[in-house]
Amino acid sequence: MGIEFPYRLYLVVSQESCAGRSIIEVAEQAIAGGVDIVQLREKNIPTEVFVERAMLLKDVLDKHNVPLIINDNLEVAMKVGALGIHVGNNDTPPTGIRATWGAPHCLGYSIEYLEQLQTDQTKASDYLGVSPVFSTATKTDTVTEWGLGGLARIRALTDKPLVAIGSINVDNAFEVVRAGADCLAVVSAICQAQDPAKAAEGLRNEIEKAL
Ligand code: TZP
Ligand code: MG
Repeated sequence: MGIEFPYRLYLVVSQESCAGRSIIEVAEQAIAGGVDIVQLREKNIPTEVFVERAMLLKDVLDKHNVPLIINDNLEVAMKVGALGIHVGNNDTPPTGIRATWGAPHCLGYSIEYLEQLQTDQTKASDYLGVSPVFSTATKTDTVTEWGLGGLARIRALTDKPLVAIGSINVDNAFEVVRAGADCLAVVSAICQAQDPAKAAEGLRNEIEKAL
């Protein structure tokens, strides 16, 4: 809906994904390596804990001028003053979020079916998640493994910024961008890396090469 989406490397993070380290530590290293937007994606924790975690993370991100997106919890997003929210196909629909929160917040929406592209939900979104490009152990309740062909198909059908997610790593980052992704989103490739800064830098280099 008109908000700029200039981001290229998107870290999706939860406490659980950080291999025993803190979210803050992983996020700061990832930013040093080239991550330029961060999503906090926590499942099955009380809202107060989610808010607390999001506030701590936002303090750090603010220092680096990196925006925070909250996964599927409007209350948390509003309370912490996040840049935006990301929702899936089975979450609160983007039109409902717009009605409550309004512009100019950033609204991301995961595409699991091609039919979603023709809907008001897509129209109401600022970027689309191509979810998943490749199947992943990090999220197993997925519908369509788009592959590079599916990503290219979506690219041909919409002008919205496309964020590719699902088993993206330094070995496939180049071809995923070439297939049409504007931005790459990762969990494990950074959160599970021994050196998150180096991992982010490697991904960022591949993205820049492919653009
Ligand atoms: N949505 C689609 S795939 C996925 C999410 C949150 C997880 C991606 O994790 P990884 O470890 O980068 O494959
Ligand atoms: Mg969801």
